[in-house]
Amino acid sequence: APSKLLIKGGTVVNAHHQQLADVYVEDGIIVAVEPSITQVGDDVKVIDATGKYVMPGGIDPHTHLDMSFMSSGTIDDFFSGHAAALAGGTTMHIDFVIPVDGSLTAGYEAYERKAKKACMDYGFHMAITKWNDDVSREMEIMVKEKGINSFKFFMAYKGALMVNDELLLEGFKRCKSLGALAMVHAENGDAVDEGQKRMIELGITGPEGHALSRPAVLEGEATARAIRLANFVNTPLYVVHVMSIDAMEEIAKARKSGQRVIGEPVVSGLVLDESWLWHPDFKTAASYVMSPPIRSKGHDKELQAALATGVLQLVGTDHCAFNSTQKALGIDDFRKIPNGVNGIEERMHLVWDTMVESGQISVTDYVRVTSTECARIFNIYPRKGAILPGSDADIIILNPNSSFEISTKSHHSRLDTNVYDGKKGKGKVEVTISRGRVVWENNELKVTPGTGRYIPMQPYSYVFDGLDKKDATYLSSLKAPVKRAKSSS
Ligand code: DUC
Ligand code: ZN
Ligand code: ZN
Ligand code: ZN
Repeated sequence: APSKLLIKGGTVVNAHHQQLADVYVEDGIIVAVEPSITQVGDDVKVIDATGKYVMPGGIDPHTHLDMSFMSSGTIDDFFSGHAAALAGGTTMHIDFVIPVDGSLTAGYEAYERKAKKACMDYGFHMAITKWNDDVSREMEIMVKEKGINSFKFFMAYKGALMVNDELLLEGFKRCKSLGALAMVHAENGDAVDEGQKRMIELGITGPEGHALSRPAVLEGEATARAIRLANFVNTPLYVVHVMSIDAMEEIAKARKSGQRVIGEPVVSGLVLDESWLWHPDFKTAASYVMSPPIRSKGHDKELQAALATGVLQLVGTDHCAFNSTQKALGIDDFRKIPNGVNGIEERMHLVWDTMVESGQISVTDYVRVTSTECARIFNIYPRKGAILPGSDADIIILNPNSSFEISTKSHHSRLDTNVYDGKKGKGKVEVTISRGRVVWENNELKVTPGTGRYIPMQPYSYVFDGLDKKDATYLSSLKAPVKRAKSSS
């Protein structure tokens, strides 16, 4: 296959600009973006993009491929997950490394092995689930040697992944000192535990009990607490999977007051509602179980509006695939249903249809929320997230006049369910290019295990610019200690 590509006649869209231009690619890198590039030589594959959008491939900031979780393992690994992603226009993702027996290094090495079959580029966040000197020391190794610049803290999953406020504070401080971004799964785990027991006592053991046991107020509380603790430590915060108005409004308030908080809605929260959890068929209902839960109708529209107005900044999926046989572990007790829904393949289409087709955001904003903002936040822009000379040739061609239809039968995930089954809409990713290789064209996928590369992420300077100044101002504002005479009364 030629390693030279010429994409002709399309509208090239970046997050801040669009133009009619051709794109020329050599050896996986974008070489030129200019009007009317003429073909030189016949070893160049030419793709006609007339009437279509040429955009940076999607970057999914939130996935769980090949993860051990809730006595199961997610069934999409770095091969099938990547196949699904590429077929849906996503060319990179950032997955969460889970430490092994508390060791970050062992966790990193395990994920390094899992990712050997990668078909597209990927990066890593890391979860911090306990605290001691080793963890603190290993965090520095991860940042300085392993290309990880973000750490996630689970405020839910009591008795498993959950951290308390003391650990949250230690972790936030450590992130700040390393120039890494602190992330939270924000739900009050103690209250969720209480809510779950309450449902079981009431005899509500089915998937609807999942939603009833962990209402939006518990997400709002934890989001507010994480935001306040991050402010107390004076470090930026990234809130993953914002599922409710309650959490979104806490983020809005913090941002309005000048605090650096980033909010990530996920596709399920933007387009679904909780009524599925009441579905009479267990298999169907259980497929919608994720945490935080999908909320009641109304939250979806408000989250869309928050994304459109910049209160929330980028869209993830939390792709975390469990088959119906795995979900059936919780047939008698919703607490045992492995949490997670799909989305890595559907995100680009559903965000286009929900946000652009509906007129809520522009095409440039679409590129921002699906790709560029993620690259910027995790410090890999403009290598990723841009159609610019020098950028990696991760490119999609989207036809706004064609349509997509999501179906369990035709999707590329290993799942035997799909929470978006039957959804149709306008806008279709017709071509996906991963570092200069055409991997999706004419509804055909050509993926090769081992072709994806690890994208290391440098610690921040810019996210933390000004924080030192703020700390200094705070310190100098503290009055000198009051000198009191020693008195004995
Ligand atoms: N929520 C899920 O639904 N799955 C994975 C982890 C999480 O927090
Ligand atoms: Zn420009
Ligand atoms: Zn989570
Ligand atoms: Zn997740």
